[in-house]
Amino acid sequence: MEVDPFYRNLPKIELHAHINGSISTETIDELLAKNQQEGKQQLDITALQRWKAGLEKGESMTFDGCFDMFRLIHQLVDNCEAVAIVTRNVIREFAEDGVRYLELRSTPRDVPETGMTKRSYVESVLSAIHESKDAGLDIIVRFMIAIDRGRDLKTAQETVKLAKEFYASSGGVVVGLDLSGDPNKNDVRDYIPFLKEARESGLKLAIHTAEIPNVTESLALVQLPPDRIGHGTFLQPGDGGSQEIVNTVIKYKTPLELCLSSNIIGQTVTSFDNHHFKFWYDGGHPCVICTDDKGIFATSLSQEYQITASTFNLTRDQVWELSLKSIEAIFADDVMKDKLRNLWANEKSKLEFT
Ligand code: 6MZ
Repeated sequence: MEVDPFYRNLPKIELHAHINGSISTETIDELLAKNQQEGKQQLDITALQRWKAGLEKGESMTFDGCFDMFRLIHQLVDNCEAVAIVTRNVIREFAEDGVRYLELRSTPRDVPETGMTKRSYVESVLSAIHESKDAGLDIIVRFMIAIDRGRDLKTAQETVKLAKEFYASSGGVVVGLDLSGDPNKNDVRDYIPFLKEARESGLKLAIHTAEIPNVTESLALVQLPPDRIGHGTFLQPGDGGSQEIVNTVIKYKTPLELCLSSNIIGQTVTSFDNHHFKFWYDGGHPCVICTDDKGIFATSLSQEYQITASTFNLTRDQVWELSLKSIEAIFADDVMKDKLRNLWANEKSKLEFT
């Protein structure tokens, strides 16, 4: 899709980006070439190439299909050096797309064959974040450690322990905890004690909620309440949610991280104009436009803003406000929020609003 320069030049906040789902085709090629040079066995990425070709042709994809892609990418990103390369490249790509503040998230993994541990995984992400800062990239980056609900409770417990440690030692770079993974797997209520434990230690909570219909689960999650909701696709009554769920989200003013292309490609939303953005945006609820997995869904944040604007007939002033208001939802203090608001004010005169 051709993206209008207005959306590229718009300063943007990205709050829902999974590191491995954000991997670009160029980075995949870079890692494959590196493995070849090092004489490692080559990974068969035919399924990923087929997925990307299908996207280009506009074929229907499936929700399960993207989880197959994550599993494949995890086989490629199986060592600390690869984790650092992917993180560095993802940050650079977001910066090039006009993202000025980025909260990345990722699930720490152990790979005994390469010596990668959950701890060294997080250290690799953090070192890439520091390198990007030292290189002078015009982007502020923070990190959230993710629990994959597809894995067992013991792993979740270890992840929370790690998140608490890094929250205390990372000098403010680790800001929160994400709960993600395949929503068809396990009962999310079993993970709630870990979320509460993380919150008590100061970590913010960004929780995937109602990505598929599940009233009991969604109600338990929104009542926490989390600091932000990921997707929130099936919160509304008659749509796999309930009025009580909607009222709770409104009561707590919990910001929603909305990922339009992800929901369309994963077929949890039937068309862009049916996207729940409209319901929440029209109600004046805090909405943040995000990419989810820009690599897997072949998108960019600029493109997501353009899709939102063209689908819902937003004026450029409204798009500007949408981006500006996203600052309210970041996991940072008022000093950082003021700094970003000043930056936005400086950028405004450079944009063409007509
Ligand atoms: C739920 C998702 C997701 O953690 O290896 N992830 N979880 N719903 C989604 N919507 C499509 N997209 C990504 O990045 C990949 C992992 O992020 C989660 C899944 O757990 C996936 O394995 P990381 O950096």
